[in-house]
Amino acid sequence: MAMSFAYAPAPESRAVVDIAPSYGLFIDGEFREAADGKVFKTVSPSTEEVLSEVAQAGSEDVDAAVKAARKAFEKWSALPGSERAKYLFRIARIIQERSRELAVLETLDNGKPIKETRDADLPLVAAHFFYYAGWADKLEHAGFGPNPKPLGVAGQVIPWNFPLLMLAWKIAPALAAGNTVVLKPAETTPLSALFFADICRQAGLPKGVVNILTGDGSTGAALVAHEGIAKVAFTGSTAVGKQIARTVAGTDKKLTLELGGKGANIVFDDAPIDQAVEGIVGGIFFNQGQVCCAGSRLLVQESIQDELLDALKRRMSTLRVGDPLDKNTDVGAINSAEQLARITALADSGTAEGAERWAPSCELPSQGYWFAPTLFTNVTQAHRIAREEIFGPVLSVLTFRTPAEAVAKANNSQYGLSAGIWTEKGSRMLAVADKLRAGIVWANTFNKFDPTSPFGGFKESGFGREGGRHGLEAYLSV
Ligand code: TAP
Repeated sequence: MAMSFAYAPAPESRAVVDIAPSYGLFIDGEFREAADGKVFKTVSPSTEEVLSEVAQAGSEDVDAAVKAARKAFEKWSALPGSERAKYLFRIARIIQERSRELAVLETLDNGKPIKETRDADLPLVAAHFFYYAGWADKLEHAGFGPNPKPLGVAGQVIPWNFPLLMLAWKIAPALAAGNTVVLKPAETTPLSALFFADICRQAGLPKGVVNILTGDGSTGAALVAHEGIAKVAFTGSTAVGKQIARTVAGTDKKLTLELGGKGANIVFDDAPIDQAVEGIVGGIFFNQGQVCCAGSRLLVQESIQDELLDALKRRMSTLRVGDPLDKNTDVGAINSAEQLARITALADSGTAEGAERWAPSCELPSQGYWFAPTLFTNVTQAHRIAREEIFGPVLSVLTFRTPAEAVAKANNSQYGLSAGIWTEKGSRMLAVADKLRAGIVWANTFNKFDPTSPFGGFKESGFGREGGRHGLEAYLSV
């Protein structure tokens, strides 16, 4: 009998992940309900389907988690680095083994394309644990002085744009340095952190070394204010970052803040156009533009503006927007209705202030939260879409004539997180990079990440560095 095969690319099966109807908080190695029994729902932004019900941690739970982490700190910090490394290596390997399940989970809870969770998020998550596992027994050789000591309990608050990757950026260096952690994932993406809790148990990590508190902003606020915390690490909006800085002021808590951005992607007239177009598209449409270091301002040299914009529009017309579980999807769902409303309002302000809006014709699904890849030309530096972080798939195009003008415009921002330079001239690359007030500068590429490379901002993009050797310093008393 002839068998029939479907040749259409099938969506990645969600059957690879088993999501329970409800989850508790992960405190002292056990899942438990919130003390006051509160829960909230997490939905899939691409379908609005309720994925699960999750415990909402209150101040009593924060206190229990911090106490568990403090108790665990005594033994964890006294372990030889080589022993801590073994746990981190084990966690990294389990992440690799479970990466398909975790990629589908992250795509369901966040809305980002499976292509990205599978090929970017998950490999980077495992790489971070491998990388910091390697540091755990070499802290004396990290150049921080003879006897670096862990700080204690780190309170870590992360956003929804890269839930598991931001968790890895926070937890891997903290544990390698001998700290214990209490981490709060974002309200709209709690699931991968809870699966990570399960991975900690699978790896045999001692109880209380990692604690996961799901909840909302009030949970985050209670955590950073708790007196048992020695270090606060936050990634998210500049507004909340400033609030946290005020809470921490006057205490001896160490603080690192990784906040917003308005990255300039600068294209000079000698740049290879096709390569630059790929970098521009990846710079702003990767993760639907919900990336702190997104190249959300395109600065193009006036003489090549028409040629570049034609090529860019052609490329944008080929982007596939839709089901994030489909392996061919380039642009997935916006993470939440609130975020979609923010993007819509800012994009509308662009039109109202006189910029010219363009988007390829694409049919958006009727369920879920969607925004078509969008381009604005005739943008001035005064427009809100040139100044404010949109955190969505919206690119604002400005022009320049000279390198000095490009630098001035790129630096004309309250933010200073990322920038990109596209040119064939090595001397220009170095000279321009040197003048940019941005923590990360990419040359002839964009949105490239590596655990060995420090990441962080200037100005209102925050302070402190994550990744690389520098990322350890935030978790050590040196
Ligand atoms: P935030 O409110 O900054 O959320 C980041 C994290 O902080 C979440 O876990 C959040 O919890 C928690 N949080 C909220 N209020 C807090 C408080 N008072 N004290 C301690 N923690 C608190 O970001 P958002 O509302 O998700 O997004 C708003 C805008 O921020 C976006 O449009 C975007 O422009 C920007 N953003 C930037 C980044 C990066 S990486 N730079 C990341 C996310 C958002 P809940 O999720 O429960 O609110």
